[in-house]
Amino acid sequence: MTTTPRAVRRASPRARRRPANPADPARPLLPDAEPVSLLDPTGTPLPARTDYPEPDVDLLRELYRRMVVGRRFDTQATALTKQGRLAVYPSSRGQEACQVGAMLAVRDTDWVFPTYRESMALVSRGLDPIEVLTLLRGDWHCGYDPAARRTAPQCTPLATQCVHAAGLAYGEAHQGRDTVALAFIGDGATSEGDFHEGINFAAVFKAPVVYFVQNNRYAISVPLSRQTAAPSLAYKGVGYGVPSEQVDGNDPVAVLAVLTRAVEHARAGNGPFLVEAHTYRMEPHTNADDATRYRDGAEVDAWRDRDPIVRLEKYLRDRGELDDVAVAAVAAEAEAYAADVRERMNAQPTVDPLSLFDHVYAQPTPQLIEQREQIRAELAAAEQEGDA
Ligand SMILES: Cc1ncc(C[n+]2csc(CCOP(=O)(O)OP(=O)(O)O)c2C)c(N)n1
Ligand SMILES: [Mg+2]
Repeated sequence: MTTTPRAVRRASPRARRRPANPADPARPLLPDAEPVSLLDPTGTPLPARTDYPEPDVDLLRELYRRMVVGRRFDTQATALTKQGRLAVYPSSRGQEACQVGAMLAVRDTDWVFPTYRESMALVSRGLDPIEVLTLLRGDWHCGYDPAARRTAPQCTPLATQCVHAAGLAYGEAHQGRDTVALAFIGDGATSEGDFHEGINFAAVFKAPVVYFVQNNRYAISVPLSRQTAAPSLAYKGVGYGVPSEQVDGNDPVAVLAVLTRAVEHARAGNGPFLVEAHTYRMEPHTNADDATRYRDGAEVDAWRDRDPIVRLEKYLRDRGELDDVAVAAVAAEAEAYAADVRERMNAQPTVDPLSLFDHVYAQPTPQLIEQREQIRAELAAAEQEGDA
């Protein structure tokens, strides 16, 4: 007789629920059973929580402004792929509460470790949008100065930034500075070894890192159900001794409140914190992907009703903190921002091919010197031919 997994589970004494033990050391590490939410999907406030006080209203207005500008930037970047100005663009439309909320939770002196998904977060941090898009237009470098902006290059190899963040944070703490490192990571990338190695190192050595998982439910075409059997990704913290929380990632107020507390936790010397935001990728993985092949339009529509910008706008309007004039001003600012991005991205960049060799090693190897010379000679010959 074949035994179904269900039958096995029922027969196993291990699977039987034991009464909760208040002295269990794992309990304080566990996330709330439900994602933290401070606004309902219509923007109506939910009962206030003492553990997650609502951020100041000026900050919420700023959150709204940056989300609107961020979304307009995102739409513009997608349009630039169609005009051949960008090779590829991974949109974060729908994830504005996470992208912007995270940037408002950290200081300029903190370090941010983004993935390819975080262009909106970086422009929200105040980085020049053209510099942020440089890599995606096919240049060899990341466009901005990571040390000057305390922002690591956007990581394409999944989860590698988790290890970088742990090392940086450990080093900063070791030197007596109160810097926090915020590492973004996707739901799919939590299956990568680097995520586990990074969080384990940070936990053992109390490195001040906030690991911020944006669970947008897909890793390209792989749905969350094929990624993990955990009740939620936030539960991955407990195995490493890391406290964690889950939050409604389309509730901007809750995202900011939860991340603010997570950053405070890390800054106070308590080691890392893991936050999982439940959100949704409204667009395909990138402009090179066709999401209709693996997900249902009804699912996308259901998430459209949880739009984070609409939600915060409704809340602020109801409180009398936002009116038509202010909304129009923010929309005009977003248009001007996009026009500037468009104009500057349409200018052909001047790129010196030989600069490719500049930052490979402090002391270039003989092979690199030889290759550089070979290309220099080829370029010079091509130029002479063109002149002839
Ligand atoms: C180590 C590694 N393996 C595979 C890939 C290919 N890859 C790029 S993005 C991606 C999906 C990642 O999904 P997730 O972590 O959920 O982030 P999201 O794109 O949804 O924001 C994969 C498999 C990669 N970039 N790096
Ligand atoms: Mg994902």
